Amino acid sequence: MYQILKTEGRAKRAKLTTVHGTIQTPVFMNVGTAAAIKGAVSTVDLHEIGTQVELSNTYHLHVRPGDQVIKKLGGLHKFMNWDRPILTDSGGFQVFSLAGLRKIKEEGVYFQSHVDGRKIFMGPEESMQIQSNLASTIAMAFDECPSSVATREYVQNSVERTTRWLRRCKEEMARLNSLEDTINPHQLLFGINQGAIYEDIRISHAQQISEMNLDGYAVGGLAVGESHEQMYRILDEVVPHLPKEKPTYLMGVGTPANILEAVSRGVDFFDCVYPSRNGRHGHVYTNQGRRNLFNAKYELDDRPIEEGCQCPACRNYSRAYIRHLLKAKEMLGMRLCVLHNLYFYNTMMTEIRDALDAGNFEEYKEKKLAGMEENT
Ligand code: PRF
Ligand code: ZN
Repeated sequence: MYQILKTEGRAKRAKLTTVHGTIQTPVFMNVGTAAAIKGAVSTVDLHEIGTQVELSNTYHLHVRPGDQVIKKLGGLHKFMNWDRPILTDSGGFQVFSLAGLRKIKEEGVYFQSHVDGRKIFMGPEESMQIQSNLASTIAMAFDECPSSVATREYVQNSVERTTRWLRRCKEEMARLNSLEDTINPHQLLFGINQGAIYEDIRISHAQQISEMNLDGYAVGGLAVGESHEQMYRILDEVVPHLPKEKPTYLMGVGTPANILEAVSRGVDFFDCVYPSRNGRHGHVYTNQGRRNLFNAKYELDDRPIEEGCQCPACRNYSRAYIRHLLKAKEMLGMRLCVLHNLYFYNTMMTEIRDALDAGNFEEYKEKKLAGMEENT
């Protein structure tokens, strides 16, 4: 059940109650593509850094170790020892960004595994079956994310097919949730809005999927090469056409500034690889902008990454030490940077929720943005 607790302009402070516990929103989901957060971060760590929702990918887990294996072991929660909510992405997006040779047909997508080149087919029904085997809390609809340079005609046809796929997803999910041996018969299904940068296509698609009474709605197909201004404009136009009484999820976004701007526009779920990917490269987020710990100026710097930060890296280690670890290619260096970055994102979301509760989100947002440099 989704309950709005407070609003400020279009921004929503809400909570979503699930079988795996309550999600306080706005929330940043921590990305663990193959059932692991990259950077040697365990689920024990996730509890310590305040993670509410872990996100995994249907495509990766289907290819390896196989969703049947995970089902036999009791589902993804048990497999990875994570008892809070898990959202699984449907595989659509990953097939387009990772898989080799692929062919999109009405029935689904034919492609080659990026692991061993094996031929695989995935359509809406297969995606729902895999996500049901994984038994995530929230399953995402199987969609196509058209390229940011696709023609209007291509996008129009693609979006129409994504709508037909969504109907098939909904039907298949209802069937799977009613089966005897389904691990999580309460699995939720979120639909995904597409339409690239064509606002009229996006709006009519949003209106069509809004009538389908899904558990939540995502805006997909953004942060794929368009400018930040274009992304904000599309959110301005599209979010008002999605049901306000359902959660809104902006897929694969983004920087701290992107998240603050999207919260203002009514988004309450986010995910992004930035904190973990940047952390693995020694780039860390602070309230004064992003720092590169490889920089020579940190050689003798005995302060934590961010003074006052309560993350496991900052409570125990200096910039100079972490810089040394990174340069010596010690795994601990990456791990500490990823822990700090995820803590930074999770803590920013807590601050956002607190500001919304107190009715001063816009003020908080302006202050946070002013402190951080543009490129964060
Ligand atoms: N569709 C799906 N997953 C996604 C996206 C999408 O469009 C994006 C776009 N930023 C990220 N992840 N299914
Ligand atoms: Zn820290």
